[in-house]
Amino acid sequence: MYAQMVKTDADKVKALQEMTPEERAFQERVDRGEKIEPKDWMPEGYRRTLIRQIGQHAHSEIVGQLPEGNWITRAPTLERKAILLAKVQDEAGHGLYLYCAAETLGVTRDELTERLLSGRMKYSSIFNYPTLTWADIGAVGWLVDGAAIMNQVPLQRTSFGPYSRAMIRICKEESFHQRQGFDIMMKLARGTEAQKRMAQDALDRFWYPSLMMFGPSDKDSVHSAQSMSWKIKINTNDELRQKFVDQTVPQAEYLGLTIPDPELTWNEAKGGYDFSQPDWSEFFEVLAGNGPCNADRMEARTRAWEEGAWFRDGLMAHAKKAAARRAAARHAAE
Ligand code: FAQ
Repeated sequence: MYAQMVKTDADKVKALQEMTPEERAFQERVDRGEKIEPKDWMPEGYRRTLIRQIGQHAHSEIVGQLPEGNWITRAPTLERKAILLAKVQDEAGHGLYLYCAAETLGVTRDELTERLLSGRMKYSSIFNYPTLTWADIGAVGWLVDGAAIMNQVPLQRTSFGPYSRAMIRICKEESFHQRQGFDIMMKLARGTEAQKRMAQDALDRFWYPSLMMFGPSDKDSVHSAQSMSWKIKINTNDELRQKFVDQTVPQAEYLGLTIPDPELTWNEAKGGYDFSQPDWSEFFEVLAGNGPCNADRMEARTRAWEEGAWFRDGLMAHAKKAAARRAAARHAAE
């Protein structure tokens, strides 16, 4: 069992009467739907949870470029290549907005990166799966961006102002990403028999890993209760997973593809689908670093960080010189 998945007393949410006056005033602000801004007082646990979640989210956007970047040079047409290039660039932008949001909580981007590279921080499990065919790029856009949007739309209402504002911008771009993925799948699903098989194979491989993106089932989720009481999270993991399945099944039907789940059935009483859970032992293995691409992803990030050191140093030296020149010009003008 993955050690961090064991729930402890520390996960218990404090009742209002157990809180200090400062904590109670903070909780009441959150309950009223007020946004918390970086200079406002906040409980240390709130700050730590945000750094963990926003940082993990930022790392996911950056690591998420790798499986797609794998296909930029092999996209089937110039148009597809230009679109994929733009999408991958968008992911870099998302990472930057999110690192900036995390920095307002008193942690630097360098520290966050070092925590990732030393294994103290995570990125989304989904990016530890390989993109073996062009259809996988369709599946990533359709399913992975689809799951990301399902999770991120409610996060636009998250209680921390900078995170909420970053999400508003990111969601606009993610919906374009999802549609480009669906468009690739549609072309393949309406193509030759071999292309249809490729699309089905990508769906078969990406379905359960996409369901895992929402995190462990609610009974195993360590942080949900506290994060929801602070409105860092708006929905539980299972609620969002259910919404994703309900949204995606009709899209698969439209494509003429089959969701790889023999248990999938419409449940009239709950107004949603009953579906099989992913293999959670696989999820915990991926989190523990044993997924198909964990080692490759970390190796790529470490190399980029090390080989980029001279460039970061150059930028800092340039910024220092420019600041000194501005200060000298101001001094001369006085
Ligand atoms: N992967 O107690 P919970 C994208 C960890 S963006 C890895 O339920 P929480 C864009 C969790 O950290 C995708 N680890 O945790 C794109 C915790 O471990 P810890 C990223 C996971 O935080 C598309 C432990 O399990 N999106 O795809 C995962 O309350 C295409 C216990 O779990 C976000 O990050 C997982 N899937 O809920 C880019 C959204 N799930 O930290 C390129 C923001 C759980 O104690 C191409 N994040 N864990 O060691 C969230 O909404 C939440 O953090 C959840 C997890 C829902 C992911």
